[in-house]
Amino acid sequence: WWSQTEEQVLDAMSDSEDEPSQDKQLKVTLIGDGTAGKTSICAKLSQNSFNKQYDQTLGLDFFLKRFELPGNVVATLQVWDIGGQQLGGGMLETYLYGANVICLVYDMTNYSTFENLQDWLSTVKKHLGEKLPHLALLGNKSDLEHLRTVRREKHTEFAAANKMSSYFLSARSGDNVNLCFQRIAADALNIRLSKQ
Ligand code: G3D
Ligand code: MG
Repeated sequence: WWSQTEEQVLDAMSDSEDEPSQDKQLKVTLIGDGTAGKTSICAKLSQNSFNKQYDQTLGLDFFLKRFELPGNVVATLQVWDIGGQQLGGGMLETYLYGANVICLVYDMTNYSTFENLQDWLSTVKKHLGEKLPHLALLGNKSDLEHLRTVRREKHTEFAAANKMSSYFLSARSGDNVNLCFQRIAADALNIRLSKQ
């Protein structure tokens, strides 16, 4: 902390009665059809290992994932997996309520999981109105590129039309999983990450 200016130290001190100003909490909710890979993404993020046996019967409502971001910010993501909740499920509102980020997840080898995101998005709007949080489009199973049925342009168009940030990732190989959520956190907090 010796690199901090006196001003920054004073700022931090004056904020000390509130939450520490550099520790940001974000609620992130994953939605999308069953089999899209939501639980696997959560498992990968939390354990950094692909666990086929991971099961919502563990009873986890959410888990925490911390990222260090530029500017000495620590973002703690509270990631909610909707589990078996389907469109129109009674608990959905609880998952959506207060979310800072909603991730729409589909399986790029299964076109209907992509098509159905339109309905997921309508459901989100129904619950939250037009005042939406940050939205992210996650095309999962990039390890199965050879089986892809959702063209990249389709993905990009949908993301642009709905002002979503967009990512491809694989919960199986782990490719882009951490980076994706780190970028999502930075976006939601308006923090610029350097391109790598
Ligand atoms: P859901 O929580 O959205 O319903 P799951 O989806 O995480 O349960 O994943 C559904 C199936 O897809 C699982 O298959 C899981 O292993 C697989 N899967 C998830 N992510 C990936 C991925 O990135 N690549 C590949 N190849 N498979 C993935 P099983 O057969 O285990 O039920
Ligand atoms: Mg699941």
